[in-house]
Amino acid sequence: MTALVTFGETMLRLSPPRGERLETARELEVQAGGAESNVAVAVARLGGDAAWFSKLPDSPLGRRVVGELRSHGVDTDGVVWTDDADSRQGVYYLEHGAAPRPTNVVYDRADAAVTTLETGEFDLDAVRDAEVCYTTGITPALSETLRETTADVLAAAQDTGTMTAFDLNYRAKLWSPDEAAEGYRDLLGSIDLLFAAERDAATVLGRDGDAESVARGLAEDYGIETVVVTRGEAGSLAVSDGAVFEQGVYDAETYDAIGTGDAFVGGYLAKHLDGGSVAESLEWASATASFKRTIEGDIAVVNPEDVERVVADEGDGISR
Ligand code: KDG
Repeated sequence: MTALVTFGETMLRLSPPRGERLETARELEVQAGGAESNVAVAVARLGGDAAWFSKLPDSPLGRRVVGELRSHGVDTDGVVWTDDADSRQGVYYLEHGAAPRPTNVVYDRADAAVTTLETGEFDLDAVRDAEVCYTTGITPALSETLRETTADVLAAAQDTGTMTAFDLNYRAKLWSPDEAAEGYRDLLGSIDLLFAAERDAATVLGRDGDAESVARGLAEDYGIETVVVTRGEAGSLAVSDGAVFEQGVYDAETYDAIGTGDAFVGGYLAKHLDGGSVAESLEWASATASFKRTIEGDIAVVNPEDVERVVADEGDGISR
């Protein structure tokens, strides 16, 4: 039994050296990146037991993704391999910005193998046996098939008491706010633990009050046990069974901000799986997210001692 099962797409991230542009770069650094596998890696590295499920082309590119995730301790046995000649490995290009030039993401992920992943191909017993099943709003945005699979997997998890966890993770390059709102509404009734960036809740779900009222509103409207609203530099707030918990951010020098939200979720789930309270899980979430900012790549190459040091150095981490 794996404590945490995650599922979604992992792409290869290709990025020019800092200060160079995609238009002219001669070299591209290759790394793996995907919201759900980023969370699995953070949990595995922080001592938890984590698996990632997906569908990949049986090619050097697909094997590259799996090799990188395994190197961090993630169980990839549930990956479905396809040798369909049309199946693709999703790729994204990342040009690091430097003010006033913004960081730019260019997706090349249409028709990736994972977009054809059907419920029948999924190891639902592993989901039913897990403590937590996690995915994000990126997965149902990728195809109609994945939208159905996501709903089926989350429902199967909830039916047998596996906690379902979900991050809205709105990606404007994948769907419009109206499409995303419809996609989210189909799933939110099957979620036990929701992570929502304040801006996603406002842009997509029209929830633009203060963080506590956003969290309470989502918890009540969809029957969600715990809602965590993240507010960037303003920290995070959770409403869990009606009680409110607040957490500030830890100071960090930002080297690469991509994957910070996933590191937050990874830190939270690692502590939760270790028996931590909501307050302790939020503290680990915040510390892991800050630590990630200092690291190149989508993945939080973090160890438990790193998180413990961040938490210890900064007292309770609450910025007042
Ligand atoms: O959260 C970081 C992700 O954006 C990155 O890893 C790539 O999953 C990704 C996506 O779909 O944007």
